[in-house]
Amino acid sequence: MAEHESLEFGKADFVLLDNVSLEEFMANLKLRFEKGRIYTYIGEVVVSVNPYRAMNIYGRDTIEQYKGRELYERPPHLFAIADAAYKAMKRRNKDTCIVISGESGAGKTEASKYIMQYIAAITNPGQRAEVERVKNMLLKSNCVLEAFGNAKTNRNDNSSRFGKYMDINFDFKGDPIGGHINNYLLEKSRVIFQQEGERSFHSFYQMVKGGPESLLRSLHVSKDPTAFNYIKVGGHIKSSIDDGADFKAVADAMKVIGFTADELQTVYKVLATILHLGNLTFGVDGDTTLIENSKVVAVIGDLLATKEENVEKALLYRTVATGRDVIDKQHTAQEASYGRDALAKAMYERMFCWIVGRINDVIEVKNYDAKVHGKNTVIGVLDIYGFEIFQNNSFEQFCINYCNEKLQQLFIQLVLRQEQEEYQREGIPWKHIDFFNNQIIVDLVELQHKGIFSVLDEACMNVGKVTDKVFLQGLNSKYSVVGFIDKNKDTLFQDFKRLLYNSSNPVLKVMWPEGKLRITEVTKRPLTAATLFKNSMIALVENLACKEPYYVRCIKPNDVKSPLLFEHERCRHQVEYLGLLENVRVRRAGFANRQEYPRFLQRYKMISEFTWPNHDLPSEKEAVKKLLQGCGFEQDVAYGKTKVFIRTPRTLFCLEEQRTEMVGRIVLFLQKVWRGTI
Ligand code: AOV
Ligand code: MG
Repeated sequence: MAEHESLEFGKADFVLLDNVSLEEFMANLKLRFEKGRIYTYIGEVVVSVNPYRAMNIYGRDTIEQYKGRELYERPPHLFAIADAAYKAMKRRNKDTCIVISGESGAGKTEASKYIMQYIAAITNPGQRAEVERVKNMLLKSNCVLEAFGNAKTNRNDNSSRFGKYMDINFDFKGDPIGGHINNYLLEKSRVIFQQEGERSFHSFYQMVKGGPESLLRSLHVSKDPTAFNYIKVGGHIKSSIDDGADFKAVADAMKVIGFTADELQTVYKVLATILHLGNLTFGVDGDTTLIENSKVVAVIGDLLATKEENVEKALLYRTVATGRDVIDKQHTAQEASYGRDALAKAMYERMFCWIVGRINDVIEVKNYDAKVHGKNTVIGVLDIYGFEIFQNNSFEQFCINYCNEKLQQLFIQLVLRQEQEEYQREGIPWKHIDFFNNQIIVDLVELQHKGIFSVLDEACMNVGKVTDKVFLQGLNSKYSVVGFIDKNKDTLFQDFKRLLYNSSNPVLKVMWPEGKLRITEVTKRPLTAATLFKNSMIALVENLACKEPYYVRCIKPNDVKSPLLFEHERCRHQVEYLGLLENVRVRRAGFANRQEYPRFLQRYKMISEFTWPNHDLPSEKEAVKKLLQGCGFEQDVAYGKTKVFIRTPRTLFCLEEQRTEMVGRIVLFLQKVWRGTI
């Protein structure tokens, strides 16, 4: 517990509140926010309130203050959590993870970046070139992923529209030697449509506003974002973002990471193709569907390195196999528009995944032999899209919010439930603390056969018969289900896949390997978007659950991005649904540290005359009791069946100090023995 901070800033750890009530919790949170203390602990959990202003607390000097220190030695900070995760990984060879949660705009992405910066700053004291290279790539990857995966929403000017889990791998010295990024469901519908006040992904505006003349000319793109239907709505928006400057920063970062000139060009071509696709319109002439602005088709053909007529055909027809025959079926104008939008979304999503893959190629650990180099451990950092409710909520919000429920469930499992279960198992007197268990919500969404995702999948299998409306009748939820079924099926006509695979641009071609299949070879129905997402979430949670978790719980103080406003109701709501009060109660009633008797004795036996060098007590449990009585810590501990439980970190700290001192003395003594002076 951080006790050194003056009380004028409130309590640095909510565990120290006089009474654990919602009122006191809120009063402390508000006081600290107003005093510029944006971080507060609940034991080892960091509660963070978005300051909405630049804070002078992330510099080199601050990093130095936290490096290698114990959590309770310094005022609460993200750096302390990062350091704790790092120490656990290095000292105890544990894989750890830092889970950052909170609603949209609460400060998760910023927190994840500060954590990565901290880890980069404290590692590699030997300045090994290879490690420096890896660190640089890991840091640079953020800027690239944000350009392509973030957008301005009505909640957040730099909102993450994908989930990101990044593993950083360390060698036995504790230096980063690589990493891996997992990305989760990009909100690709944003490519073709944004709500009022929102923008498409940053990348489009960066290119249009920041791309050099020659580049834009070659792409047939003008400098005016409002010239393009897909980004027109957002093109009007004045924002604090400097797209032009960001264009250069992103291009530089991509070059550093190792994207080749051809690859970069292809990225711009894909962006431009999407912009042009958005301007295509379809009409009818008798029985024929046609493209009204055929000049645009020529431009797209050029950008995709394929023949104009191939583009036109893919836009207007789909190849269908009927028995052994293969025929070209003409789209209606409506189908053609649907196909165009699906193509734009799919091209963007593919490119995004390809970019993540290329970054992974570069940062992935190579030539690591555990036999030679020791165990390779990881710290995972999870920064996912936060809980959000808009005027209109669709499939994407459904997935995003499900994901947040899933993470809350993990928090409950790890922090609230397991903790209480362990006390019961160990026979420690314990008064059960109630908390809202959101498992029912998670089940409602993901349960086999009965869950919403299953109902949705079923609706998608019954092509034709089931519409969004029918789905809604079975669901009766608050969500606008318009488009749920389409988004879940996520159909992209095969013809487009073949079109892109057959491009003579090799970079584009590799993004579309399945285009290799001929129409008669495509048989399997692809998994639906919801099923893919559900499976990836389950895998993510399993992965996190086997690591030692550290939590950052972010709170958004107001909806107007003000550094001054602490909206009480808004904050109270978040404190409640994040279960922070229950967290304090469990923590307060509980114990900061627990160790099995033999392990504890092994570590501290030298500090007591009763246990050093050996004890003659009937059991290790008795020996530990005797040791702790002798040191005067009796009040702060409890004895379970197999483990000793220590309430406050300070006790552990004192034990460690005494141990260090005794070890020093013992070493001195032994040296004298060797030298023969005793
Ligand atoms: P999010 O990641 O939690 O939302 P961000 O991390 O993008 O939220 O934070 C939103 C904005 O709040 C940032 O762009 C900053 O302007 C400001 N901010 C956040 N943390 C800090 C900080 N520590 N210091 C100063 N300003 C900060 V979302 O991705 O939408 O769920 O999906
Ligand atoms: Mg974010």
